[in-house]
Amino acid sequence: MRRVLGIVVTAVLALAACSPAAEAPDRQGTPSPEAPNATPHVGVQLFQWPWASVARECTEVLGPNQFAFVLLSPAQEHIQGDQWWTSYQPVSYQLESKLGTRAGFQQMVAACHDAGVEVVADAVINHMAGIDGGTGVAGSAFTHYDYPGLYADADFHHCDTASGDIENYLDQQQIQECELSNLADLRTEDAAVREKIVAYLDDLVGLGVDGFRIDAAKHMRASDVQAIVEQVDGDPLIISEVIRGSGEPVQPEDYLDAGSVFAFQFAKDVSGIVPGGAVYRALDLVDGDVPSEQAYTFVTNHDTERNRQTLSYKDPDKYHLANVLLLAVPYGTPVLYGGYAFSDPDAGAPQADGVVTPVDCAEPGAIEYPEPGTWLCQHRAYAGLAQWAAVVGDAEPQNVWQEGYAVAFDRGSLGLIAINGNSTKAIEPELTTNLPDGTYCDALAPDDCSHEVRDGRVKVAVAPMTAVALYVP
Ligand code: LM2
Ligand code: CA
Repeated sequence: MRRVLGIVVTAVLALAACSPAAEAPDRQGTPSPEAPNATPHVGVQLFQWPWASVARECTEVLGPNQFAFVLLSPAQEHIQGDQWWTSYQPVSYQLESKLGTRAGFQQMVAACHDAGVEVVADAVINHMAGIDGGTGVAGSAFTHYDYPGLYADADFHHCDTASGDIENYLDQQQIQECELSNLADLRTEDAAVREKIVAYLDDLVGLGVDGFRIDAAKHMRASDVQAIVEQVDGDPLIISEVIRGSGEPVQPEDYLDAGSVFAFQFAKDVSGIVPGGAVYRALDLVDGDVPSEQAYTFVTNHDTERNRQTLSYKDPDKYHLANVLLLAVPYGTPVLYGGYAFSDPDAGAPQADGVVTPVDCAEPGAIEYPEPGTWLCQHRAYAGLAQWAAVVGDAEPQNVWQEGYAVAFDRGSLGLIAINGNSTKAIEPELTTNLPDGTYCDALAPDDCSHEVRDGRVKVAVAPMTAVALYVP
């Protein structure tokens, strides 16, 4: 069911500036005869990024560093307001939002495709708005259960809890037919509602979108999600958002017939492992019974960085190491994250006249405690590691070395990583590796090309809470 993302980009690899170093006479410039094809593997959620900024990021950063895909924030018309979460209260399916226009969206998809980056849209299809009424950002008038020309009262669930909201997460019917935070809940079991949703998703596919995050998938029956995505044109990638709750009647595994799922348990587990220092445990992480090919792994997303269920930029060293582990282990397809600093969890991205202003990334590592509203572009710190991940592909860990709070391993014979989870002590092990003899640069510090592999051995110095990653380009 899952589409294989991305394309083979050997030509770009051959031009890679570093790793192994230009000094290495045996590997200079051109790939060696045994050089592999790299398959872009890593995605990034660019939270609340306007389309024009996404386009630029694809061209300048994501494409050249072999990112596989970008996950957008919702593109449809939404309620007015400064908060970021207005994006999750649809008012119509016009592609006019605080993030840009339909034309801008189309240009962004084209730019990303030109750069070899696929585009995954955030599809908010479980519900419409959560307020009594008003006018959307593109001028559509609505009330809670009436969206003229699109949905009327009969298209919504009206459930019988006292509040009309979900009150008991042990009751499947409530989870799927009551309201999530007062958001008008669509009757996704009805053919007429499905038709409207499919038309919206088809419109996005027509503009070149390659896949969808299914927002609040847990709040729709798995059979509804499956029926909807099966009707959509083409064969888009589907990633359902189903937050695992222990003992709950709705679980991520239920949605595997519809495609892939986000691995929330992985995010929480990796966020728990790093502070304890036992980084080697990340090698064994799996998310329930979700197979690797259907798991979209991450450290944080826009919700968990706010509810603190996972690490985030607010835990600089630990977050860094968790992101390294995310890309280092073979389980799942990793999704990095790029957002903005906040103190108020409701605060929207920097905006003017209801439109998010262009993203201006902070210098990496320049600021320890960024001002609210600073664009952090956290994913850029892992651009080199995204290339490493593209090269090692799905090769299993080999030559696993573990001592104290450090772990090192090869991934097949094309990449090695050494990770130091100790927050005070540096390490300098001499490792056995499958890497061919040569001089290598560190994918996490591209200017450091001091790493010599001789006779299958390499000595790597790793500072506290950092990692060193080497690969064959
Ligand atoms: C999601 N996935 O299932 C999104 O990832 C998450 O960010 C969304 O919540 C949620 N589901 C609905 O799509 C966010 C935000 C909420 C916010 C909603 C709707 O986390 O706080 O709720 O979007 O905008 C807000 C208010 C809430 C109010 C509701 C309705 O915070 O107090 O409920 O709007 O007006 C009365
Ligand atoms: Ca529902």
